[in-house]
Amino acid sequence: MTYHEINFDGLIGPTHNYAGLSFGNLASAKNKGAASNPRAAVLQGLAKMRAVKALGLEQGFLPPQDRPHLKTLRALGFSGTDRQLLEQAAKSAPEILANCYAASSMWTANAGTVAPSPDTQDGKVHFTPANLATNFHRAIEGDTTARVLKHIFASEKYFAHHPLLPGGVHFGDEGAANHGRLAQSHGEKGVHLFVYGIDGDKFPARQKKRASEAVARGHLLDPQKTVFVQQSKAALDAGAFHNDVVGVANGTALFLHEQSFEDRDAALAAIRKAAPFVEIIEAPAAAVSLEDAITSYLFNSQLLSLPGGEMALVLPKEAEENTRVKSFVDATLAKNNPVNRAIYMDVRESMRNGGGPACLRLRVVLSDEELAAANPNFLLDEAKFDALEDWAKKHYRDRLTPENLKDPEFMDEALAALDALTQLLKMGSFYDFQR
Ligand code: SUG
Repeated sequence: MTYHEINFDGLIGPTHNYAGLSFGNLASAKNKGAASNPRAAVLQGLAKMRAVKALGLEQGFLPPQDRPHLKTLRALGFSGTDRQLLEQAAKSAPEILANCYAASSMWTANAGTVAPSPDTQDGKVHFTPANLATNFHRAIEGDTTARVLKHIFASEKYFAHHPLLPGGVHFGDEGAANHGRLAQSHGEKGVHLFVYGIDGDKFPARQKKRASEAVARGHLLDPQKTVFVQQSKAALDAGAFHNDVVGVANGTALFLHEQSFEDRDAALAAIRKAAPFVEIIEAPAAAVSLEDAITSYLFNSQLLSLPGGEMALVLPKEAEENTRVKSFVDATLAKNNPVNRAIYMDVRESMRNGGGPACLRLRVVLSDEELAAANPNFLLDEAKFDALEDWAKKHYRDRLTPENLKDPEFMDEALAALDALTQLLKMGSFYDFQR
């Protein structure tokens, strides 16, 4: 049986904006209040998906969530018609409104954690949507994410869906952004690397160890093939609010910054013990500082196995523009390791919110049979790329400021875009505002 890794990117929503909502995410804070370009954002995301598909890989996507999330505003005591609700919130609680407007579900590396069927005791593909408890704008994603995943991976024969972890920040879980899988090939039994944090001196850790442990338990993983490692406080305090900002695993390769883990030697030894085949490609701090890594998002690249057996890195343009980082990438490609190609993509609209190429995708390893059981409307071909681009060009603004979020016209526009999307994708009355 053939197994594929399919990247499910987040289709960037029409309310993409810079509200500075994520404490500990330096790009989010830096761009607070700036005007965004939602149309450019969604087109950049689709162009990246096209580039990955052109490598000979399957490419999927998850739809954006409905924002403003009126259901949350109602739960917080705002009432009346949708417009009245928006007006009340805009006047008395603009911060709450901004949180309910975030297009942050685009970063599907945080949608959940996935365990492919070769790794699970019951032979099903397991999904746990992330509770994203640390930040309010993200904590309201989980329920819709769970619905999206069940919609796309509906077959109970192949797919097991777990509820979000309970307990809020006590079990703070940010999904696949703090998780990697190492395997000799996609279809062989893999080793799961879970990276958790402990609050730094400056910034909070979003992923809790006990949350990672709960996900591993629920997914029926083999404890011998599961490694839990603490992220370094230095990386967290330098702005690596998710571990995928400082490292990425794929197949036999682990590509990471030297200062990723709190106890580097013990962490690498534990990884080598569980995955003796691992090839570790590490950037020394002397060549690439944590600051370089975090501003360029070098390690937030997609590390992809190509049909011919090589691996490619899909990096943000920011990595190409930093000479130290570019030299390190060039040196990595020249060395004797599986990584042989680098593709630099413009995903600047997302980067300004602290989301690089790897944040924008959820990896799902599926067999041919499991892939055939997934909802084909969310797998891309040329016609669907064209249709989504046309849809975005019709419905998205090319300039959006935090002030615009208070305008009821804009709310109507954003929800109309999603209504049209549900028709395009034959999703029925899917979103909370349609129910
Ligand atoms: O959770 N930014 C996201 C970025 C997530 C990146 N994902 C991964 N590393 N996998 C976050 O911090 C900013 C929203 C704003 O400020 O408007 C935001 O939510």
